[in-house]
Amino acid sequence: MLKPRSTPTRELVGLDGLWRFAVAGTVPDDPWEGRLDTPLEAAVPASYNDLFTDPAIRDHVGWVWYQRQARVPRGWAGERIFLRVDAATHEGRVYVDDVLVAEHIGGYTPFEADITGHVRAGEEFRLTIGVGNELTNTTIPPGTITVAQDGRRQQKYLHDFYNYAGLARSVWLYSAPQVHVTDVTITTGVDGPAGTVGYTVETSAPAPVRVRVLDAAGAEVASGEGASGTVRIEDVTLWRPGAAYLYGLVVEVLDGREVADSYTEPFGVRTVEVRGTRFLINGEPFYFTGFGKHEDTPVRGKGHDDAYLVHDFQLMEWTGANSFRTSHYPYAEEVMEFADRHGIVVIDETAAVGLNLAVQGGLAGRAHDPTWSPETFGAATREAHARHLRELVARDKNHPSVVMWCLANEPSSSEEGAREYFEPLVALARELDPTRPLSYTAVMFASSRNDLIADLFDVVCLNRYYGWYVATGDLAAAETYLETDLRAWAERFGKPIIMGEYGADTQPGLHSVWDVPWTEEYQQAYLEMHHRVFDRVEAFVGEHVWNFADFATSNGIHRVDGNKKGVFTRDRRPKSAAHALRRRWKELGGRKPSSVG
Ligand code: BDP
Repeated sequence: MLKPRSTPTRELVGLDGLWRFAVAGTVPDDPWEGRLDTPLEAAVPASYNDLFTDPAIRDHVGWVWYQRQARVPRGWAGERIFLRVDAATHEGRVYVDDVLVAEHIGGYTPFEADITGHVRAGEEFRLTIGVGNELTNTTIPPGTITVAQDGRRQQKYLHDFYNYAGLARSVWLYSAPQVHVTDVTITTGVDGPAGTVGYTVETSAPAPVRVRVLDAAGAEVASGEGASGTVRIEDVTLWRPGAAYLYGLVVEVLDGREVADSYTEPFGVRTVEVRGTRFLINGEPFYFTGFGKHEDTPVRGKGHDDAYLVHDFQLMEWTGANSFRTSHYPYAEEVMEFADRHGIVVIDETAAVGLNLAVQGGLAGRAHDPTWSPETFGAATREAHARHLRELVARDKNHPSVVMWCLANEPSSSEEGAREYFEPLVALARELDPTRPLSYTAVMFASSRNDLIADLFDVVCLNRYYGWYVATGDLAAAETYLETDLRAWAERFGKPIIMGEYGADTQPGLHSVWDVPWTEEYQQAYLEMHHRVFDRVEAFVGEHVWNFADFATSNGIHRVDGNKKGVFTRDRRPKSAAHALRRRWKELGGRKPSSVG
């Protein structure tokens, strides 16, 4: 799905700002049929939960309503007019005046509606967006709704971050010509000093298409005719980690000699390949250093914010991070484009987090419902997962920063039924994008012996907490467990291994000379222990610390005002471990220590 852009043939109007806001039940049942009668206003983009002081809003389970007036620019007569919602978490319904124009399930991927027939150039219309936050067995991510004794509905979920909801990303109105580009797919290769650029263009109706490649200075370096083909860029400048270089593919739809539509898609020329136990970018071994992140900031919740975007990337660069994983859902498109422009490598994850009922049983091994069954996560869940995967690949396929898809976080991969659930999804991912490797992150309980799906994927990503949830405070025991575990995975699968998560909750300002969990020294010692082990394992190709920054979670006695495994606090101040990481990662510079080849 194309990102809306202003081009010579398209115009774009942002609808961010303050919208009228109400919780369902406090306004009439059909609130889109008139002006929303409410004293509340909500900021867009932002999750609504932390904006207000009323706990009934923060903990609301169900629908909320956003509404504003919008005006169609008067010059748009004769154009097609679209309304684009970058994200409605987790479900959206869009009304133009009294008419429902779009419905979408899935909180982290965009959707749009052609509203040409419902609005008029120069005139205002009433735009209402309903947003539902309910999670069930057939949503991605999943959840369960319970009813408390006093009748309150409560949302339970299996993921360790707060279930923020609302319009957390931008809303746009844009115009496009009657015959226009609807999709562009770009794949790149390297042929000696030249780059090859395969492209496929889809249009709203059959029409001649031509393409031009512009370099970063705007000079034309290649061109082609037709809706699909391959063009060559002689003396190509590659997109490299830490040294981004972007070209633009100018796609033009022709109407006789006139250009009917023009759309430019940025792209980088680079290759990605898994060979043996190496992860290669442009044919060179790449070693991932960085973090699992979250879209999470005070007040905004998951609301996208350009200031935090810039600052987070600055802090990543400061620590020597060359990459991150979009744990545990697709991030705002602005984040992906920023990574493209700044040469940061991304592992792009779906929102499939919490497909694991074994975690409820916990380490104590209590009985739990089977994860993979028609009553729990079955065919309908997998269908939702597949739809979500399609939307993610459609949105992010042209980003050079994205080097791998992560299909799920910590699914119950050692439980009967896991293979049947994942095999079709892996096949679908390979069909949607034959160019990028695939992974999932394996939970602690999934060992190299009992995991049922790792052979389907290209890279082994492990989430491990030795020294935290297991062998708490005993780093010597943890070191042995970790090394044994990693070596066993390396031996059984012969694939590259990335540590997708390792981390320790840390309260800034807490200190000790001993190995005391929660202290700053312990977080640092815990990470250093891991690094010693990583450097001894040949198949190891990357380390993503959990987490970049502290983040909000639901209430729980094991969470103190959220998850504190951040290397930075929630307001982005470094804990001691940040300095230690910086020393190691700056020295590594994206390469494995030479001692292990
Ligand atoms: C892992 C999850 C992550 C949690 C982390 C933790 O993937 O979302 O936040 O554990 O417990 O299992 O901190």
